[in-house]
Amino acid sequence: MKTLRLVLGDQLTRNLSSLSDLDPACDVVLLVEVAAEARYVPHHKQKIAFLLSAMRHFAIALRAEGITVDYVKLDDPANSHSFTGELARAVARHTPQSVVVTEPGEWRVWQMMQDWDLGCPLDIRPDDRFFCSRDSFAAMTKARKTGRMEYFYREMRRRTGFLMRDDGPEGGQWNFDPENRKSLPRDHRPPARTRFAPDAITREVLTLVATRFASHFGDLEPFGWAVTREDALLALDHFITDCLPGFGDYQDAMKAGEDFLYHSLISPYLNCGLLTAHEVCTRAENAFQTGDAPINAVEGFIRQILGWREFVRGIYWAEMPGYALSNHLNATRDLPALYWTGQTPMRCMADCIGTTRRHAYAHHIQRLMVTGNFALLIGVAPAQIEEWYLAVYADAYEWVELPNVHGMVMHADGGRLGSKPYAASGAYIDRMSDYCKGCAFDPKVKLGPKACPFNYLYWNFLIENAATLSPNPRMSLPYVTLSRMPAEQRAEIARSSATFLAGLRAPAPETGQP
Ligand code: FAD
Ligand code: DLZ
Ligand code: SF4
Repeated sequence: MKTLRLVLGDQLTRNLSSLSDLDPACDVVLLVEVAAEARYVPHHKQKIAFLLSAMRHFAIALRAEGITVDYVKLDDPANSHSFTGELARAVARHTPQSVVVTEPGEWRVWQMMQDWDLGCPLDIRPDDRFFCSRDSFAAMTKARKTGRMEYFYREMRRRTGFLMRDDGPEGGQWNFDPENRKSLPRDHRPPARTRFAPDAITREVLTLVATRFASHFGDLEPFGWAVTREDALLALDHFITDCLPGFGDYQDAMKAGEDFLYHSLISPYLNCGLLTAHEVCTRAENAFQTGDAPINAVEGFIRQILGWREFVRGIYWAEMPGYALSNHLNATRDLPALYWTGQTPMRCMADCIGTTRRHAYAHHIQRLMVTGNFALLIGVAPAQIEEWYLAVYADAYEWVELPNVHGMVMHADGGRLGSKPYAASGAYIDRMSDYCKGCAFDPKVKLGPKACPFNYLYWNFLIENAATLSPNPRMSLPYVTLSRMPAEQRAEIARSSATFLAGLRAPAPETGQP
């Protein structure tokens, strides 16, 4: 029975559910490069190049196994440039008895699939690359096990056995986060990172992307991402050996000009399927067992994948499509142009947007406590900042981006993901980075032209959102401080904030970019 097996660009995993019963004698695997997927948000050029090159290499690997692959390239003149159009054309070409696909990562594509009328049966299979299926998360929610990430994570540790000893957590505690908040010593040099030189296929894709998506944000080169499973495994080896031991200590640190520190840089590979979450966690756990990495590093790392990554996916599928629509803090400001240009005297913002432009990457604390914190404090409309995060990172897919931005950063979900907003003043950034030393502003100054904007914007945010946030017990400390603040100081905070906000330029409305 001839089956057409559609593999999407973030499903580049050999043992994907849609390929599990593949019969090379009669089946056809379909991969399609379509402009709609590059344009539904204006993806960073490097993200498009990464994914197209990874798709082309995946097709080559399948063909090397003797599998028939129908691969539609972006510059094919007959390309209709949508999943729906290309699947319909492929069904007409191959007249299969059925079509099989693994469930997509995004609600948008899931909706698309519900409307597919192919003239033959369509089998949409669960994506079993995650530890927690959509159904299992829903069942856990019913049993009240997904209220907070920490309890979900403990349940996942028990279920999978990662870092468990005698029914309890390895090292005697579930979470070593308090040990993972060191700033980087002044002369400390993080390890040099393994990057991958583009081969002929990637170079061809880089030229294609440079031509077709010239107006999109971001630099195409230097391009250093792995685009094959073999190289992604090398990237994982490098992380486990050279970076994991220091990952815990410096997980929250930031340093100007140091784009990667001890982070793994594997999220693009995990999210497109070149690596699996199971093998990554297993490698990390082995490093602990052989004494090559300390518990605070390994637990901290596994928590991000087994905990946060699974939790945000669960929330996304449990709460969509309504999840994207809430706006708990009624934030309405247009995204300032500086998110696209990086042009700002705020050194922390300029550095985080700079690394984003150079690599389609920024690490978690840069995303959460710098660009995210700023968007929260100035009240950017959730949909606009969500689109930015979805466009600019090589690892961005809505299932993981949306809960992180809508929930964790913007608190637009009213606390489904996190119990309070991660709002912070300049003191946090000063403590965790060296950004402030070369900045035009001073993190110790609270008001006036020299003051760090995060300082007055932080209090202004609390004042403006007092009705919504002050009843939250986890916000009581800052609101007690605020209640003791003299009226004149509050008025000055409002004046400094208004002046600063009036100076922000919005992007051109027709493109959404400056
Ligand atoms: P490491 O720091 O080495 O962490 C290891 C792995 O843990 C990551 O590869 C990732 O798979 C996982 N992880 C860590 N934190 C999270 C998290 N909060 N949610 C889900 N997985 C996590 N991650 C994405 O994969 N795609 C996104 O689109 C994305 N958008 C984000 C937007 C914002 C505003 C924030 C605050 C975080 C976002 N994250 C996203 C989570 C996290 O920032 C990235 O996964 C991480 O920076 C990727 O770099 P790394 O592989 O070096 O991660
Ligand atoms: C992100 C992306 C891009 C830029 N291009 C393609 C593509 O040409 N073909 C494809 O199959 N997938 C692409 N993707 C990834 C899809 O957007 C992703 O598979 C869906 O969002 C579902 O998660
Ligand atoms: Fe950022 Fe403020 Fe520090 Fe400047 S002083 S780098 S704006 S936190």
